[in-house]
Amino acid sequence: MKHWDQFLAPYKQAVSELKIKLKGMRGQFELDSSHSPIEFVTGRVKPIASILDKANQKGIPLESLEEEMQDIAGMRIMCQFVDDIHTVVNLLRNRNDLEIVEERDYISHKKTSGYRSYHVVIQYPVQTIHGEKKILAEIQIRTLAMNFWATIEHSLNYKYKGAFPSDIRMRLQRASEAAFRLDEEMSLIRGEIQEAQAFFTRKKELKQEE
Ligand code: 0O2
Repeated sequence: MKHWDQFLAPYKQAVSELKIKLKGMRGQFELDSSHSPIEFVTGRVKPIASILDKANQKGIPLESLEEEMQDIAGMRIMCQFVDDIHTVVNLLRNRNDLEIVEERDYISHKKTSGYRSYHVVIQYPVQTIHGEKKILAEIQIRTLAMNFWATIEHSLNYKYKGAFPSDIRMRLQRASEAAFRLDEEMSLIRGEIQEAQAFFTRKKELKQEE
């Protein structure tokens, strides 16, 4: 157990630091009174049981976890609109505290399950008492609609262990298409939505100043 604690410590540190940094980006947009492409951020270290399961499924030897398992540290950035995802990816590309090593675009190329999301794999330097340690982390960037679908599908996947009954599989496909259309519809009235959100933010600020 001590071995796992030691192994996971830099991943835990990375997730804590990245949460602060990515949430900080949202705060900076708020200070600028401009639309934040980031709605909210979550992060987690993969549980040991899931690391072992995935290593087993993918034939990754435990000695190679650091190099071959890219999502032991996982971040999720949720956006309101599909265009925001590209803004966030560009913001990440311009940072000099992390290095992007791979991008996987499951938005232009959705998975057969119906899954859509943009994945960015980064190398992130963690400062430890033994010096710098670079670890891999995966940042998943998605809209609220994509996140809703993925969260539900993930729970059902857990229940059925991937072997969905055909009616559930069909409904998940239809739900994925509905989420896609929802994102499209919201993009079309993006201007209206942002105007209303700016109005309510300003109203809240004025109330706080009173
Ligand atoms: P968790 O932490 O429980 O979410 P693979 O596992 O082969 O599909 P790989 O190479 O690990 O893929 O990379 P990929 O596909 O970029 O990232 C895997 C992660 O993306 C998964 O992590 C999920 O978080 C998410 N994901 C990928 N495909 C799907 C999908 O069809 N449905 C849902 N709900 N999520 C998906 P894990 O390992 O499943 O773990």
